[in-house]
Amino acid sequence: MKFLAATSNPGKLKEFHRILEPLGIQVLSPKELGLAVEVEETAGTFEGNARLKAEAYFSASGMPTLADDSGLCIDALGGAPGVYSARFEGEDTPYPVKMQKILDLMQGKTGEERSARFVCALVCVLGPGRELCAVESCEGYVGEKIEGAHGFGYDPIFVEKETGKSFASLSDEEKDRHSHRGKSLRKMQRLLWEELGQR
Ligand code: ITT
Repeated sequence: MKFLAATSNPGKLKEFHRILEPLGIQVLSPKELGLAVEVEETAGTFEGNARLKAEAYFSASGMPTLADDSGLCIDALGGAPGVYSARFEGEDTPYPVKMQKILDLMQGKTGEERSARFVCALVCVLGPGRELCAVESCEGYVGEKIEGAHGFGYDPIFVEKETGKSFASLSDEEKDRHSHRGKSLRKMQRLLWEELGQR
């Protein structure tokens, strides 16, 4: 099976390949298809934004399309940066600056006050009006400092609950086992098999 991965984020794309290919799902990037689609993420929810991206890329490509909208939700900040994770402090601001800003906002908070989760909503469009959705999360804390060199985005300040390590300190295999994206991609694979098995 071949899907268009409706994302311009190289970190997400790498994880799509890594997680889906062993499950028998091949993904192509918009770049590989020569597609450049601008989607305004105006829905206000992860699922709504994922649907906007999936439908726009499906219209442009005509092929089965999988989109991801995700972000870091910090309880002490009222769920921020949430759906604004990529845009927090400005879209082009380097991640070390964005992460330092979060660490500054969290100053003085300890233990449970640092609770946070990563959320990943996936929407797959198989055809007009034929859509599947999977939303999963990964619980953890905002770390005390920027730690680890793997991954992308906010990985160095998110401490995953079960391992007690920052996402950026985990191996690829460990991150995928626990992550919001790993869980939602595996759920999407099950939904796809159910859906396609029926037809
Ligand atoms: P596309 O819309 O093209 O997919 P994007 O990066 O703009 O790319 P989002 O709007 O979904 O995607 O923003 C998600 C942001 O949340 C992402 O840019 C990271 O800052 C953060 N994020 C999501 N998953 C993450 C992960 O596994 N590790 C670290 N940061 C992550």
